[in-house]
Amino acid sequence: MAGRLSFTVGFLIVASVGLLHGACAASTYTVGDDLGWTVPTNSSYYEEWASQKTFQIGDSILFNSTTGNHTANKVGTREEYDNCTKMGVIVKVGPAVLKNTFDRNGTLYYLCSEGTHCEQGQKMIVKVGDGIAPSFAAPSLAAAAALSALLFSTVAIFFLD
Ligand SMILES: *[C@@H]1O[C@H](CO)[C@@H](O)[C@H](O)[C@H]1NC(C)=O
Ligand SMILES: *[C@@H]1O[C@H](CO)[C@@H](O)[C@H](O)[C@H]1NC(C)=O
Ligand SMILES: *[C@@H]1O[C@H](CO)[C@@H](O)[C@H](O)[C@H]1NC(C)=O
Ligand SMILES: *[C@@H]1O[C@H](CO)[C@@H](O)[C@H](O)[C@H]1NC(C)=O
Ligand SMILES: *[C@@H]1O[C@H](CO)[C@@H](O)[C@H](O)[C@H]1NC(C)=O
Ligand SMILES: [Cu+2]
Repeated sequence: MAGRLSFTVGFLIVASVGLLHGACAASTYTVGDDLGWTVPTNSSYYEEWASQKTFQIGDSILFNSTTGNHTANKVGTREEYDNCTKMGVIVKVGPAVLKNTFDRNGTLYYLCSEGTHCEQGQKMIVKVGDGIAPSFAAPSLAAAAALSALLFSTVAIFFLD
């Protein structure tokens, strides 16, 4: 009885590991292929490159700038991206290779903050999965707002007393 149960459990574990593995066949894409991550020949080069790919959770992109000093900044909004706003989370600096693995769906905006590289087209939009970020960030913000509203009203009541 126990033997049969553990056999069944063992089989289920093996089966689900197999399924998970199949579902997460991850790919690594070198940004810009042979060109790497540099100032491109035309300003839509990386946008075209990225739009031709289908990125899923578990996939990685590799920024290869071994021949030049480029950053990869992840900016938060489309407006910052369009403006080439030289800020955001710097995920890569200098002549190096960086691998960025996607752990959730969403739309990501990357740009190089060196000189006018971004203006010359060293930027790209990456859509992971359906491009929609999971909404757990929003509820936690809402929760924080609710909490601070609660604290605020508590303070207000305290002062009213
Ligand atoms: C940009 O350059 C790439 C590679 O040379 C080419 O495939 C693409 O058609 C060009 N796009 C435009 C808009 O010129
Ligand atoms: C980065 O690009 C250089 C020059 O093209 C190449 O020799 C090197 O193998 C690439 N590195 C990776 C990790 O792809
Ligand atoms: C983008 O640029 C416009 C025009 O210069 C400016 O009004 C706007 O505030 C900028 N937005 C961001 C997010 O930098
Ligand atoms: C790359 O550029 C940054 C920012 O301009 C600079 O601080 C750094 O020294 C440069 N690194 C190399 C290896 O050129
Ligand atoms: C991510 O996007 C894909 C569509 O490409 C969708 O099938 C999947 O359910 C999404 N995952 C999450 C966690 O929203
Ligand atoms: Cu650059």
